[in-house]
Amino acid sequence: MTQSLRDLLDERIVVLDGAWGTMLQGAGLTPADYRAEWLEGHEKDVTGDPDLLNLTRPDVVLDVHRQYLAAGADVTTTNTFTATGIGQADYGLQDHVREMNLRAVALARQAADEFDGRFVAGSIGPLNVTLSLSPRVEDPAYRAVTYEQVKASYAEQIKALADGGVDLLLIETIFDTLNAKAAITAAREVAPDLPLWISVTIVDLSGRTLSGQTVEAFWSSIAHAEPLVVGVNCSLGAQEMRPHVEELAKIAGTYTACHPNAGLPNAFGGYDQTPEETGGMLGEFAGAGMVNIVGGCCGTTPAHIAKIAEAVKGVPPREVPRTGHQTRFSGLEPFKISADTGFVMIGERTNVTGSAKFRRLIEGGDHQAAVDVALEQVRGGANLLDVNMDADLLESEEAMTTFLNLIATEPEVARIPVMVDSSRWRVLEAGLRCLQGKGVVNSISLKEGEGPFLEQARRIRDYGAGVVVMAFDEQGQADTADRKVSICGRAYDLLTQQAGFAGEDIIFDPNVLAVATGISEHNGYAKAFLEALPRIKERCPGAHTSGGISNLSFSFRGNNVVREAMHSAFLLHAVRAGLDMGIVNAGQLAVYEDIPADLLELVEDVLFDRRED
Ligand code: HCS
Repeated sequence: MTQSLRDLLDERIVVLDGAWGTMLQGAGLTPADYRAEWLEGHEKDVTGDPDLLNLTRPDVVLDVHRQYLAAGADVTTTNTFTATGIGQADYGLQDHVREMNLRAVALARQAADEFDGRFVAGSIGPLNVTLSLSPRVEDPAYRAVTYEQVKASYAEQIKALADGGVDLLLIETIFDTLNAKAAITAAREVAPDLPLWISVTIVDLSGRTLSGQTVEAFWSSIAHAEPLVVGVNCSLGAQEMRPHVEELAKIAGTYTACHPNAGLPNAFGGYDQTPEETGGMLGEFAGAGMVNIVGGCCGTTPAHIAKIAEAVKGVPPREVPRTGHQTRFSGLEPFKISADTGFVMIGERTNVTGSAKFRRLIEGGDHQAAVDVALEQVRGGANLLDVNMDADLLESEEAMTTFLNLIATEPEVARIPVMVDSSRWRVLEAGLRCLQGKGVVNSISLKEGEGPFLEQARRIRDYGAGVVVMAFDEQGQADTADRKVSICGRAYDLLTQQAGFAGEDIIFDPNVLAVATGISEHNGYAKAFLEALPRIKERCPGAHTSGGISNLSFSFRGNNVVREAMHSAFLLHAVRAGLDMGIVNAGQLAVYEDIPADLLELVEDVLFDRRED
C-alpha cells in the first residue's frame, strides 16, 4: 500500500479529505447521539466528543468518509483527532482509547475499500497540554505533563491505529514541536514501518507556531523522522498559509502538503470561504509547484474537496528537491551551518562545572539570574548555548529540566539551539526531553566501548539531535594527533553505518588539553590538536570539529590577560586548521590583533612548544 501511495505521489497531486470536527458539529447531532448503554452512569459529560461517535454513531462517521471519497479524496483521515488517553481524559473516556481508534480505522477502511485503492491516514492531533509552554504565568519552568507521559499517550493511540491497519500516520495541527517529537518517537517505537505525514500549524500572521518556532526551525526539528510528507494545516486559510507552504516546499527534501481552513474564522467562529475560492487558491499553489498533497481543514466540506480535486487535476506535482544532508540545528529559529558560515560560537557560561557563579545561581535557585547568564551569552553572539549540569548536585536531572524549561520561555534565548552537556546519560536524556528544536548532545565517546556508544547514539538520533563525540576510547583520552584521528574515524564509521547519523550531524571534539602544566609531554597538546583537525575532517566527510578552548590555559588560572591572549591566538590557528566551532565565553574573546606583540610571542611559543622554559 505504501509503495502505491509513493507511486501516486510521483504521478500526480494527491487529494486529502476535508474537515472532521466542523463537519460533525454541523451534522445536527444531539446529546442522544453521544449515548450508549455502556455509558450508563458515566459521570462526565461526553456530549461533543467527536471521537466517541466512532462507537456511538459509526453510521454518521462512515457517511462523512463516503462523502469525502465521493468528492474525490484519495486519502481519508480517521476520526481520531483527540483519541489519546490525555485527550479523552477530559471526558473520562481514557479507558476507551484503543477501541475508539480501532473502530475509527475500521470505518475509514470500509469506506476507502468501497472506493477502490484509496488510502487511510490515522489522524493524530495535538494535546490540550504542551511540553514547551507553562500553563502557569508565575512559574515558567512548570509543565503540566512530562515528555514520557505525552509519548506514552501517543504510543497507545498509534499502536491502535497501526493494529487497525492505517496506511500512514498523520501527525497534524502541531502547535508544539516538542509534543510532536514525542509523537514521532512513539511512532518509531510502536509502528516503525508506517510512513509519517507531519503537519505544522502556523498560529497567526506572525509566521510561527504557538510554541514560537518558524517553519524552517520546525523542519529542522522533525526532519530526522524522515517523513514521507511534511505540511501545513489549520489555523489559517490558504491565502495566509501561502508563504509558509512555499518556504517548506523550498527546503524540504520530501513531499509537501497543505490543508488549510476555509479562510480565517468569521465573528462567530465559522468559516465563509467558498469551495470555489479554496479550490482556486490550492489550484494556484499546485500550478506554482509548491505541493504534492492538498486537502481541507476546519470549515471545509465535501464541496470544497470536490473543487480542490478539480483544480489540481492534471497539474504536475511538485518535484521533490534533492537537498542532500545539511547541518541544520534549531531553537525557535533555524541555525544552518554551511561552507560560508564563519566560526560558530557555543556559549559556555551556563555551565555549573565551568562557572562558579552559574553553579551558585542554580544551587541557590536564583533562576532569573541564571537565565540572565544565558542571555548574556546570546547577546555576546553565541550561536548555540551549552548547558552543563554536571556537578554533584543532588538532582542534576531536575536542574537540567528546570533550566531548559525556563529558557524555553525566554524568546531571546530560546531562539538559538541548545547543546545539552553532561557526562551522565540520565542528565543528557533529561535535557533532550526538553528541546523542541534540534539541539546537540555534548558528549558521548568510546570510553566504555562500542555497545554503550551505539546505544546512546541511537537514542540521540531518535530525539533528532546532533552529537559531539570526544576523542576518547577504551584506552583513554587521545593526546596525539594519530590517536585523535583514528578514534574519530572509528566513531564516525559507527555513527554513520550503524546509528543512522549523517556526517553533518556529527561534531568531533579532539580534546583541547591544558598546556604548560609542568609535564613536558603536555607541551605538545596544542600542536597535536591543530594537526588532527584537518585530518579528521578529511577522514570524516560532512563532520564538524569543536573544542573547549578554555581548557587550554588551565595552568594559567588567575592570569586572565594571558589566558585570553592564549585563547584568542589558539583559536586563530585552530580556525585556520579547520576548527568549525568552539565552546567559548561569547562576547569575551580578545581580538588577535589587539594582543601586545611580546605577549603574543610568549603565548605562541607556549602553544607551539617552542621554548624550553
Ligand atoms: N483533521 C482535524 C483537524 C482539526 S484542526 C479535523 O477536525 O478536521
